[in-house]
Amino acid sequence: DSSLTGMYAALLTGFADSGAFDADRQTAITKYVLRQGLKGIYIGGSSGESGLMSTEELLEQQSVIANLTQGHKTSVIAHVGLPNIRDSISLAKSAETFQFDALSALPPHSYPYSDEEIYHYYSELAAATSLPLIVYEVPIRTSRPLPLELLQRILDLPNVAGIKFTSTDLFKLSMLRKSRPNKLYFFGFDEIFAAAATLGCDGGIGTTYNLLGRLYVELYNSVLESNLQKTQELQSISQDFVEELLPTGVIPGMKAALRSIGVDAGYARGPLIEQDKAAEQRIGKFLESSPAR
Ligand code: NAY
Repeated sequence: DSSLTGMYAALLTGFADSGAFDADRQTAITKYVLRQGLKGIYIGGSSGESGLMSTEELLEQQSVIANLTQGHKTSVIAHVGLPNIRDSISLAKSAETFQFDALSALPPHSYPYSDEEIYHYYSELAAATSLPLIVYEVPIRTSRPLPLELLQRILDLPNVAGIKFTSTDLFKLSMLRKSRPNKLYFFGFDEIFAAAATLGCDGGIGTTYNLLGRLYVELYNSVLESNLQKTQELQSISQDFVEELLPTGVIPGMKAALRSIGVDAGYARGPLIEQDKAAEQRIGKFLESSPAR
């Protein structure tokens, strides 16, 4: 389904100062992101702090996003990978009702599941709606890289359109792509997107795209145009920004970055914390002097 190809912000979630899900802050973040010229948004994922939210909150978030994107040409991929399949399916059905463009899901991750259990989870989820499903390889979240043969079997399931590949094992990405050339490959590490794009990814999905969306669109285009110098320049701006986020952690740092430019993004939800209280000022200063924006 090549209509999904392109660059997506892994949308951040808006919380009130009390910690509750906050529709106004979600709206502020989303409106800012929708102006970046990206292909779309990837909602309810790791960057969206979905691992820290209830299913009810995620359903409410889908409805806020549906209202904001109605009549807008942006594509919406709803991440629905929760610890239990019943919640994943209820989020998936809701995404279908809102006519979002695709689903995505982490592999089940609360226990050390067997390959068969992971396969079974994806086959049940893929069959639950008619939406295309983007599966997810992300060893830093699940603590184990999935075997190539398992990923191939999952990609062969009906309704599975592709994979979000967030691993530094780029040879594995290439082998997958060579063996399943008709599937879509999205790359999930912003700071080395260019490397995966030169190997032939169909797009990227990332946290820092919330702020640097335009830069990532340009970066992907520069790879497609074989402009090596521009590719390296843009990727190095993105790397400098990711480095700037490291002291706080990426999600709290991204919220500090958005606040510093006047977006009412609030703070990350506990147990994530902004270890570095001066982050907003520090990151704001960095952004003022960076060609990033
Ligand atoms: C998501 O919502 O699932 C993602 O944001 C995936 C992409 C991010 N990777 C992870 C594991 O969260 O954007 C990246 C990442 O934050 C960035 O490369 C900084 O390291």
